[in-house]
Amino acid sequence: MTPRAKYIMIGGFLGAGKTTSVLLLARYLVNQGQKVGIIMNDQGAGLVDTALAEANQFPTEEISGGCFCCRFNSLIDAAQQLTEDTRPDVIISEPVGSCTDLVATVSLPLQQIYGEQFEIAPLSVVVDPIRARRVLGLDTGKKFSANVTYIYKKQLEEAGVIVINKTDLVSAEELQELSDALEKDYPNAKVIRVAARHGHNLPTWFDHVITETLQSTPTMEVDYQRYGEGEALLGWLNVSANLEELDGGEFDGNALLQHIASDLRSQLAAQGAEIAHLKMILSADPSGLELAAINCTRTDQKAELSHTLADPIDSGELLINLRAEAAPEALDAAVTATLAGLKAKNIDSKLTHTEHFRPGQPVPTHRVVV
Ligand SMILES: Nc1nc2c(ncn2[C@@H]2O[C@H](COP(=O)(O)OP(=O)(O)OP(=O)(O)O)[C@@H](O)[C@H]2O)c(=O)[nH]1
Ligand SMILES: [Mg+2]
Repeated sequence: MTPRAKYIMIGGFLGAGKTTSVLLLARYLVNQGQKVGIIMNDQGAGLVDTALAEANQFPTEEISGGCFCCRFNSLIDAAQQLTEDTRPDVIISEPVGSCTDLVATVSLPLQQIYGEQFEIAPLSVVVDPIRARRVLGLDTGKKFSANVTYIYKKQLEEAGVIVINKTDLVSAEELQELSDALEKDYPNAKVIRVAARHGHNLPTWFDHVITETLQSTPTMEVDYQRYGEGEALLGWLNVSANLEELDGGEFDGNALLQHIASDLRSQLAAQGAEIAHLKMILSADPSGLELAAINCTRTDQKAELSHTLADPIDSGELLINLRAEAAPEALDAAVTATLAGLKAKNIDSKLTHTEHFRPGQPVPTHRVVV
């Protein structure tokens, strides 16, 4: 009999550091001689996360146009595809950051229906400590509306492991206070502190999900109307565009991404819209291996480059994924204005893909109640 593949799902709210962690876990496993496959998921198409996973040359499948729970059969197809292509020992998947109830609608159905093929790890839920402190009322600062916060807290409630990421962003006292509050409010979860980007304490978390399996606990109650209303408060935008220097000269792609992020951020700040995650990639070549990437995970946070281009470029492919608590039309208007403004920098932009919408009401394919 073929050995079962381990299925590890890394959830958590938008911008918490899921993709960063998925890629590091994949590298950690590969370094141990394991074969991995990655499944990325999003409500729209044209994903920065998939581009990053492919740039890291991991076998990757993408499920777009709906979440795992609502597209359970596509998740199975993606897992089978990875199995056919590379027979991975471990499948790592990243659900949409506005999704919850993943244990009942994804982990348990996988365990019950496909238990011969997959061994399911405990669900990890990654949090950004600044965002989590605001949600738990430990700090002031711009927050999401009550129904978005409802989703955030439901994510924590079903976690097997709560991973406080980005520990470099808060003081030791703030971190301890957050960790204590999470342990008190969510006693079923193991709380682990990491700084994924800095590789800090990752083996504690990774070894836990590699070795442990999902424990059976009573199913969390979810008010699907509230959940749907919370998701519908978020605006989603995915845009791809070709950028070209008008006189055939070259431009600094890293500086340009910083300019675009700062322009978008100030437009959204002026409207009081809270950014959940603005992520962009500028690829210099069709292979997508040479790229610059930038992220901003709060309206009051300056965007940061996580990958940079080594040299100036004359043209490139820009991918924008923006999720914020705002009307999708407002996100579209902001992006349209920012791209039009690039003319002043002598850069022409031609849209190749554009979509903006609110996520639809979640309707899971399966829901296993314990
Ligand atoms: N300061 C700091 N930033 C981090 C750390 N880990 C990840 N980040 C940054 O957090 C931002 C968001 O990271 P992602 O991994 O894209 O987050 P995500 O959860 O996949 O986001 P979505 O897919 O949009 O839900 C990026 O700028 C990362 O570089 C960390 O340990 N410290
Ligand atoms: Mg991601």
